[in-house]
Amino acid sequence: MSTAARLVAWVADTHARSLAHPFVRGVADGTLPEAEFERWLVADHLFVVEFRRFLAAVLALAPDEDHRDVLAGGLAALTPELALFRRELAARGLPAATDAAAAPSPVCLAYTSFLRAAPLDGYAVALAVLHGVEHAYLDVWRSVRAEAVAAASPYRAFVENWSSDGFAGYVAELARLLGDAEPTAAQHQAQARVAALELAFWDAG
Ligand code: MP5
Repeated sequence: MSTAARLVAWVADTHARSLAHPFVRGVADGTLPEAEFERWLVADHLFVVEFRRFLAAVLALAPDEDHRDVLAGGLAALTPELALFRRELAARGLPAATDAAAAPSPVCLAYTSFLRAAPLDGYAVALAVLHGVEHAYLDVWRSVRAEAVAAASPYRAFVENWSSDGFAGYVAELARLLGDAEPTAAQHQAQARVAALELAFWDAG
């Protein structure tokens, strides 16, 4: 079993609670209250702004061109993703999370601070965090895809962003980079924190 598969299996229980979360189910069946979506939109924009800085730090630690090619692809994909966030925020008259007036929740700050600190624990931990974060979103948004498309969800641009074959291919590449060794204790701990923060983010991101 790959390192990535072992790490995903390690947090299966917590991840199952993210999959069953009312926010996620509400996106799938179209019953999510608009205000809930807007709360997430502002919070996740801040998350992605900080995530890009985290990813740049991981790229700087990468050991070779193979790793740098994969990570640079992920970095490039964040330009259109951040443009989507800015468009959707502007269309709804919501503040960008980068505005001085925006006040991120404690959970959002906890998650982004954890990300920004992860590279200090070295490349193997930072790569596990990166894969854990991306795998969580791939799996959650894939789980809502069929229903959300059938229900002509207003959120389909976001559903598409994290459930596309291109994104799945990127997550598979990250898993390949993690290799096949037994995860270290530090990677297990980091993966558990990612899963817990993902779950908390659906509640209070
Ligand atoms: C992601 C995200 C995926 N946007 N928000 C949370 C809370 N977790 C994971 O990261 P990215 O950079 O949008 O692919």
